[in-house]
Amino acid sequence: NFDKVYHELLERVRDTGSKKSDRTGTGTTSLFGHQMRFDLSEGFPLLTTKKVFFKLVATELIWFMRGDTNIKYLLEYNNNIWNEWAFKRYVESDEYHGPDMTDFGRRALIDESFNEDYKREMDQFKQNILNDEVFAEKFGTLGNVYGKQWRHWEGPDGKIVDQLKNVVEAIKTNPYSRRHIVSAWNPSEIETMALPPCHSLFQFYVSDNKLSLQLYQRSADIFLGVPFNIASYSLLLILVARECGLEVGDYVHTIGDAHIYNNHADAVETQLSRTSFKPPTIKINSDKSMFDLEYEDFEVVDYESHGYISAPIAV
Ligand code: UFP
Repeated sequence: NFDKVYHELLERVRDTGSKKSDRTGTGTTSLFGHQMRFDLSEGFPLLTTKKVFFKLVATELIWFMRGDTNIKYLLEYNNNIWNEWAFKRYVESDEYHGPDMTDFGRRALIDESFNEDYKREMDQFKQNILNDEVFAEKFGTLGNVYGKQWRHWEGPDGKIVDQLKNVVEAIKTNPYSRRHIVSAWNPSEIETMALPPCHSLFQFYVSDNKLSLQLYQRSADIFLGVPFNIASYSLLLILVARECGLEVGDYVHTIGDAHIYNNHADAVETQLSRTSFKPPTIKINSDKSMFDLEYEDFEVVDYESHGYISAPIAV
């Protein structure tokens, strides 16, 4: 039961974690080191004890796989998950002349009149990204985040390494290799990223004609981020297995700093009180290579879930 594996993580962090202050000033309960395993032959681990929006997962993954790092593509699919990070860069730039947006994430939660200003500025920001190419070029980009590292890792001599294509090729030609790794953690470019990669590195593994994938996530917002991250890497595993003509094996999710933000405590209890449904499956209605798939090619079959639970994101 996929939900149970996730609920055990929530409970373990809640019950055994330590109080820890964090970069965002929100405060967390945290522990170090946890591993979950999902056998994808049993279905697709889109959690059912709260609604997880597959469209957001799939469009973000396609965006990574395209090597794109500009939120414009995401906004075209009405995917707003990266907005805060781009917005933060914009309001800290010389070209922003609106009301002071320092610490907007936290202030929007506690100050009603500030929240009005924030929503207006954010809306305007999104419109500008969608409608003004020059603006989008400049402020839609998140720097050298996942897409850049997966597809265009730049070596010291300027040579570009396409890690994702390379790993797919290596799985096809040398399946039993122990070097099937893609790293988003590029130490020399961390400073040029809007957010240092949370899912830092992943590795593929082949045995018995099955493909498995393990992710190392250095930092995990258990309530908001992880349900998403589970679905995203499980989908990647499905796509690479399909590309390489292999069956799906296990998705293994390893976490470094596993934390629940203090302001997610009630939301966590709500979710834990719910019972799970059977997991859905994924259908891909196309013969195209994984590198050419569009969101419209994906279909989630038989997804039954409890309702969405909202919680504030720590930026
Ligand atoms: N975070 C996730 N998953 C993601 C993502 C971010 O859990 O895919 F992009 C959370 C983890 C942490 C915060 O709470 O975002 C990043 O902050 P820091 O860089 O300080 O770890």
